[in-house]
Amino acid sequence: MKCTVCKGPAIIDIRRHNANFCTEHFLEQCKRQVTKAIDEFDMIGTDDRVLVAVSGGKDSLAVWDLLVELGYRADGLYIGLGIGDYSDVSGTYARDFAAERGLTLLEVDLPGTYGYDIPTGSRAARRAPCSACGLSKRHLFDRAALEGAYDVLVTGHNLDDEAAVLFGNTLHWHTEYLGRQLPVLPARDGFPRKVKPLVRLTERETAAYCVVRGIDYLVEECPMAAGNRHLTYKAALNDIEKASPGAKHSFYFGFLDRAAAHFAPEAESDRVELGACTSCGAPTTAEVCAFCRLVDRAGGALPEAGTPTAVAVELGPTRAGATSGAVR
Ligand code: Q46
Ligand code: ZN
Ligand code: ZN
Repeated sequence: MKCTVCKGPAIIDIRRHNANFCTEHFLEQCKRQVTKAIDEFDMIGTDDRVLVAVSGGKDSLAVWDLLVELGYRADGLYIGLGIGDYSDVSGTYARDFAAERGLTLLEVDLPGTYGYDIPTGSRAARRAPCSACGLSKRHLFDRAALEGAYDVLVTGHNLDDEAAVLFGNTLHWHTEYLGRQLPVLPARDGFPRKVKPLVRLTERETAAYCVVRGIDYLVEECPMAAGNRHLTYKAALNDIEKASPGAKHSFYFGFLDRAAAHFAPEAESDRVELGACTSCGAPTTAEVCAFCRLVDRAGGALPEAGTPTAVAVELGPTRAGATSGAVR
């Protein structure tokens, strides 16, 4: 197998592009795809302060690394969710990545600060674990980004993730979600801009990127994901992709080009007037926001008013310009 660009030995074939790449040209390809996504959807300005939601897995570490390589000022944000060993180990990967590169990592410790973990919270609130987890993460990411005055919040969602969510929303015709399933969600009262620069890369490619770049990431999947329908949709799309290379890409990007706008009015009408949560001040349609209700039902408590959501962690002696314990 030869590199399509230089004819040297290739390390990866990408069937949807009908191309093979050597190490050097694969890294170029990843950067080119991320740059293209950022430019095409106007995701990040050159002077923006960027906050990357980091889980310790391949996608979030790859996107953080790619943004830094492309010259963006990007800090990371890790949330300890209290999912047993999985959370303990995932935090180590995030911290080691930041420490080795002299990057700033902010952390939120959900059990330590809010008094509940995801398994307890989901049982108490009778929500599926990923629903309680997603709600908690969204609230804390938004809050940390706004408190830290970041311009944009980046997540590591890749093409497989986005195609699988689109597949699920289309199967069930969740049209109110379809109008919002975009690679960029603009900032609006109380919410930071949210972007997904990896939408042009698959998870096989982000994994290969990490291997080639020497990025250690947590391979193990979250134990609470078992039985998640999202995984079933991903598996179905992988089968389709095998038979029809490029299907995932044309499904997702075809939707963005030709269909997403049709659902925008419904998503927009969903965006009713927001008030401030009487408990934490976050924007909400109810008196008390869904996060505060979850904290309450899970037997936790909000920290004292004025307590910062995320704190920069001390990352060890190798880290340049450490701001141990400082709050950003
Ligand atoms: S961490 Fe949380 Fe994921 Fe685990 S509980 Fe579900 S949402 S699977 S990205
Ligand atoms: Zn090459
Ligand atoms: Zn609240």
